[in-house]
Amino acid sequence: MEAAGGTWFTLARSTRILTAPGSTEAAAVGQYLASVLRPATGYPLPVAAGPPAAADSISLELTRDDRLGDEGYELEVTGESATLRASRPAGLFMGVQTLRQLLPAAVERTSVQPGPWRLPGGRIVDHPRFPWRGAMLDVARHFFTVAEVQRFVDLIALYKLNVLHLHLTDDQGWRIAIGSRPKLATHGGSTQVGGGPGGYYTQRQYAEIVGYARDRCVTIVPEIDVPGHTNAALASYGELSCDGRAPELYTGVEVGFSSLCVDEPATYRFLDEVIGELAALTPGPYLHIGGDEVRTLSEEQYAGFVERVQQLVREHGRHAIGWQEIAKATLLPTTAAQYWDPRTGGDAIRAAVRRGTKLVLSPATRTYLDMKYDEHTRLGLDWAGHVEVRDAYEWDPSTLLDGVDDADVLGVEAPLWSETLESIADVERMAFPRLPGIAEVGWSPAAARGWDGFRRRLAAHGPRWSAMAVSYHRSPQVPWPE
Ligand code: TNX
Repeated sequence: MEAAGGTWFTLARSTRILTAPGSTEAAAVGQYLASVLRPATGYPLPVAAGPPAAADSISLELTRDDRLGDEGYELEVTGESATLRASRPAGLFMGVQTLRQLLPAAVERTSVQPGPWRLPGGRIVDHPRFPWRGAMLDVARHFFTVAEVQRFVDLIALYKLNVLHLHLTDDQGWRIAIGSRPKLATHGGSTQVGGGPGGYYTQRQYAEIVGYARDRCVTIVPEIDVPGHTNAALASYGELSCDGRAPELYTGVEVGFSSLCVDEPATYRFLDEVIGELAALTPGPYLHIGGDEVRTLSEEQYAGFVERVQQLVREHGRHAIGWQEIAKATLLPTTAAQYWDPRTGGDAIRAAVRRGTKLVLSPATRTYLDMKYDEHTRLGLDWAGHVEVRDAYEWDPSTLLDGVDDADVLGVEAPLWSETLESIADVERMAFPRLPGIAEVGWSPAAARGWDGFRRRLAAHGPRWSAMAVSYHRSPQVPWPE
């Protein structure tokens, strides 16, 4: 970044958004930018094709620039205009998020505010360290509506996260309609932790989430957690369990008690149907197969199961990813593993990395947004200890596990398990302010990061969250301005 001290570009009622001629994708990013800026500025901000750096414009230009990769951008602000340049539309989208953050916090309000709307002059060249920068939302333990998930997508996109992993199934609920097995959703989705009404997404609603996320450069990674965490499925179709009997629906919070019958051929016909329907609805490259916390199978049964399920995912044209336990199986070169449990030594995962497995890093002691901040936090769990803002921020992916460095890492992801979270306000209070810290771990090089600078930059986002009506935790580690 080079700041041009004292130079500002001030948006005016006459300002236009000009996008790369001939690119409908750049035009779509321009429309998105206009939709973000119009409510608070009250300006019309028309979007049209036009040349870069015209006076009184924000322009979005596509130019091949090898420094930037798929998601990088260059932002140049002079006294007359603001220009974003990127090789790909996703880079323009990421640059738009920076532009938003450079405007006053009041720009995030939904009603007209006084302004002035000034962008500081200078030049930024920026691109991400890792291609996978994710959050996970557990919609199984407590159900969240389409509108709530869309709200969460909007919030993660502001911090340039590009993956939303949806934990769609667990013991307490099955949240996606499967055409060939309707009871999974209608029965398996009919309750949640604590016994509330639960819910599920129709395939049309799921597609709506996928499309909404795609328009914000967020890829949905759906998870069907098998063979454990499957009580809701077993309760819906008793033939999936080894004794053939359907258990009652489950509304508690214990883990590890349920399993599909892995020696039964019908189990694989079931999974083929579920994975086939999910692949057809999911444009992204990965389907998550879970695989965590199975306590009722032998090691051979477990490994054989994972090997067959990753193969089914391949047959439907996608790559499998699973929780770190799957590293005990022989993985295909394209299957990825998600590290989460620092209580294990990590030997199995290191061995898998030596065989070429790529990792998504979600160490619970750093990235589990369902862990309490401290002993006063009302929501959340504490099996991995407390995770304060500094813990979430001050770690580096290339030194987390011996023998695992950047080339082995797809990126980072912050899971939000919802045993204790009942509303989107609860979700926000656990995600903010830790999630932006994890986003920066995934985006910025370690040498450019530091806690002292971060806590001050983070503090400036408090008023932004207030403007967006985001519930956030006012951690004592952050010097909030108000
Ligand atoms: C462990 S992380 C689980 C989840 C729980 C979570 C609560 C993982 C793969 N399994 O089933 O919700 O802890 O923090």
